[in-house]
Amino acid sequence: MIEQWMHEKLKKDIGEVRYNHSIGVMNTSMELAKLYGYPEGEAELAGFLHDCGKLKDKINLLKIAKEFDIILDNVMQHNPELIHGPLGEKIAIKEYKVTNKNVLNAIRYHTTGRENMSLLEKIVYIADIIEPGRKFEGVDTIRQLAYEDIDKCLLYAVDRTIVFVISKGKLIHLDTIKARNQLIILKDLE
Ligand code: DGI
Ligand code: FE
Ligand code: FE
Repeated sequence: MIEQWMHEKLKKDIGEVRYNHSIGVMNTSMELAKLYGYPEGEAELAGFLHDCGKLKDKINLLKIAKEFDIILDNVMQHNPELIHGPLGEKIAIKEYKVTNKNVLNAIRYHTTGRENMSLLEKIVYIADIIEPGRKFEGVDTIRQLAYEDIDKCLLYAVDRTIVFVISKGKLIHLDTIKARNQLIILKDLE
């Protein structure tokens, strides 16, 4: 169970809409954890806090990142929407008193993914996309895959994200590419 003060703080910091999304990600993360045999308590906390860095008052994200001693790579400098993962990890430590490294990594890498993702990182990455509040074309395919084969689902979801980012003409983060490459190599080894 997430403590009441955390619910109140998260709602205040990221706003009602994002808060409701976070509750959806929390519930879906727990469902996936149960299915794939991962401790549900960690999935609950990671899903709940995954967007805790998506601050409502982000007047100057670059400045906030600097205050939290986050070293931004050049892709993040050009795409501030990628900062809320690493920033979320720092806020989880400092303001929500999270110490569990699995949970912190799941928060940190939930937007880009990375090479060799842990089961919890995969769960949160996917839950973020398929939580009940998400409605976009193709979401049902990803939802179905999530309950069948988590790695296949992850590759499908990463591909979709990359296509989306390219369609917007934006930079692709190296961690996103590395996540995809590794999943393909893994698949080829089967
Ligand atoms: O915070 P959420 O909206 O719940 O979802 P998110 O953290 O997964 O993603 C936020 C955005 O980040 C989404 O529109 C896609 C984008 N994104 C994911 N990978 C990359 C990326 N954007 C860029 N520029 N490069 C990436 O590699
Ligand atoms: Fe996010
Ligand atoms: Fe999210």
